[in-house]
Amino acid sequence: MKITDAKVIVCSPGRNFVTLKIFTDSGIYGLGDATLNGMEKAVAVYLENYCIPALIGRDPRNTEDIWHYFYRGVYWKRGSVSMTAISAIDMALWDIKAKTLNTPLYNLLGGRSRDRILVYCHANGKDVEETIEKVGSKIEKGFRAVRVQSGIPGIQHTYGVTLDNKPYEPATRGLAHEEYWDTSKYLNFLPSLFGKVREVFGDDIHLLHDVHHRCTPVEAARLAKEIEPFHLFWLEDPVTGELQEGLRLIRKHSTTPIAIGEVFNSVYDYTTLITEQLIDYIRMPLVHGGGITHLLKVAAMASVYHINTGFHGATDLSPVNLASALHFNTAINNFGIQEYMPHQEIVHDVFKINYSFNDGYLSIDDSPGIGVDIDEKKALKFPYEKASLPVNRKTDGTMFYW
Ligand code: CS2
Ligand code: MG
Repeated sequence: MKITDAKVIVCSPGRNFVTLKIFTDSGIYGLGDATLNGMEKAVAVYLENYCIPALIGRDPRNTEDIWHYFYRGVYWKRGSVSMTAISAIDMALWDIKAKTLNTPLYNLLGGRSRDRILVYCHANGKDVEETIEKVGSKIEKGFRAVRVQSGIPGIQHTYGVTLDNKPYEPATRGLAHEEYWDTSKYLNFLPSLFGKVREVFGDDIHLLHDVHHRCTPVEAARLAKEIEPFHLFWLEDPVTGELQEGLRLIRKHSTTPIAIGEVFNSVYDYTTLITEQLIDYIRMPLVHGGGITHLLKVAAMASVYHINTGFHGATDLSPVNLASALHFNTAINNFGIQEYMPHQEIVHDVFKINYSFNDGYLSIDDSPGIGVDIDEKKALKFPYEKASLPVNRKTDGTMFYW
């Protein structure tokens, strides 16, 4: 079996997506998500100019060798752009492999360890009152796990809160807009938010929160300690993950579970965090973390240290990634939870999906391969539009983490 061609499909049904399509001499093709929010064209150019020419003629079933060809064979290793490209190639090759064997992808990853996948949704409001309302409406829709984000008194607009009632989409067309942040206002406010949510909804609902990289280790340790009584399912990205040993301070002060890594792109971002048990969930998704071949290794390493998966699943990761993640989550033993931000309906004009939501869980069907397809004609109707993620400054103007 040989790879005969490949193409990169960039489209924008409501938001930008990048999809790699790999063709073979058997007529079977595979899809991989190559979307990197705000940097889509960089991945597309890298795939088209450097990766695809080196793919032609290879046997698509040789996923391990091809992964290492594009990882070890590239001198300038790692980084979001090149690892997203490798992830897309890997996803597409696993799609081909499973289609060739006429079986759903999960059967190649260990078969069914569960029939349905626990997911968490997003609830956010401009203030505590509106946030409480939104959490309630998500619970009514059947969600058993809710990520809670709220506007913060004294801060004009903050991460994770939709400005209008549209689905939350952080990237805006054109250049990055600037947001402002005040950590002390945030730290003084957050425990009261979760106290109120627990008071209204009780202990059964799983609550999650995303700090979005904005505390120092000691600030994160204070926060994790103060929200400990509210038994969060996890506190996400409490600090920026570059300094892995920074998480040691949080662990010393709190039993609040920690999730990190949606911006990671290789196992080397996790080595200290996993081996020192500084975290409880790995967030690095298939689309940015080296695909199925690499995440199988990372998840296996994490399982030795009692760490579960909790893959990133925002709307800027395409349905190809989400379906691949559902196969992965179906098969591995140390599955934790899957983030689920439903894509806008317009996205499903382009991407034909094979998963459905019911009563707090997603389930995937038994179509061969990943099971998602892309309608190239429809994709042409939604041309790429440059969009940028915001940048964030402290209120004194100092550049900070968004
Ligand atoms: C967030 C994302 O879903 C999450 O946990 O961190 O919304 C993130 O901000 C976006 O994916 C960035 O593109
Ligand atoms: Mg996050």
